[in-house]
Amino acid sequence: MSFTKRHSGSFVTAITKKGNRMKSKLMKSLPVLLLLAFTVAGYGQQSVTTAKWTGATQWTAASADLLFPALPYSNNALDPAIDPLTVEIHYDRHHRAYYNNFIKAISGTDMAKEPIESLFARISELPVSIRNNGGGFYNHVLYWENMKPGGGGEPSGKLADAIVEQFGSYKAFTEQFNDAAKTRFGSGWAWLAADPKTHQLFIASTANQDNPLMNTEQKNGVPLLALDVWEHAYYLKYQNKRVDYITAFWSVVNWDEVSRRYEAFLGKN
Ligand code: MN3
Repeated sequence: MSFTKRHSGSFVTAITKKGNRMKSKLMKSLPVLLLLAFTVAGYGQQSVTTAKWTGATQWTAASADLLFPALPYSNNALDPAIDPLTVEIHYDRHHRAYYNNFIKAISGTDMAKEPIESLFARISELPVSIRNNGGGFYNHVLYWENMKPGGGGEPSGKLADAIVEQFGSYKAFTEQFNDAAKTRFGSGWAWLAADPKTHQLFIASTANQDNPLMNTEQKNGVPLLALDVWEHAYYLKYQNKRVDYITAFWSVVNWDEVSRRYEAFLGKN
């Protein structure tokens, strides 16, 4: 009997593994096993609290109304750039935990009514749990969305023009972005962002789960492209070779989504 087919989430997998261990012990007691299996399958179903994500417009919602979005592709969709187990653990454990802890941290406070991006704009005055978990939740949504199977290549349209204007060439842009990703010591992120005051693109590197919207950053801007360089993003496949992960990232970048963010930025600023 298998009750794992309907779910690919690690939470369910973990329960399944536990179930299998119990199965060997309970081999002689089939009715108990069946009851256990149905109970676990039902519980697993309830634990999948994902919702379809409808894009960045959702960020204007009150923080308490934000939902944990479904991955826009399957766990193996980014392979071989990012292996399925890394995607599974990263999305279903790390990302989900940031979301759950963020919702818990704002629950019953005035922050619950405020959009998450406006919390980032005054993050220096808020509890560190909001900074870490709110940032962790938000940053990973951008990260998953700015990748796709069969991605890569180069941007086009207004974004491509802006990149050439700011950095000289697409190649120069990637070199500068790679430097930001490589030289981030410890855990953090590399970003392409746009400055609302000057409309200029810039590359940034942030520590931990910080992002360019946070008022703790020296330079603020609207995030367009996010690259997670925490070890949990690449260690299973690449171990200490962060550079190889960064190189592989370019083969799955979803430039349509990055362009969409840039056009939305231009529309608002
Ligand atoms: Mn991460």
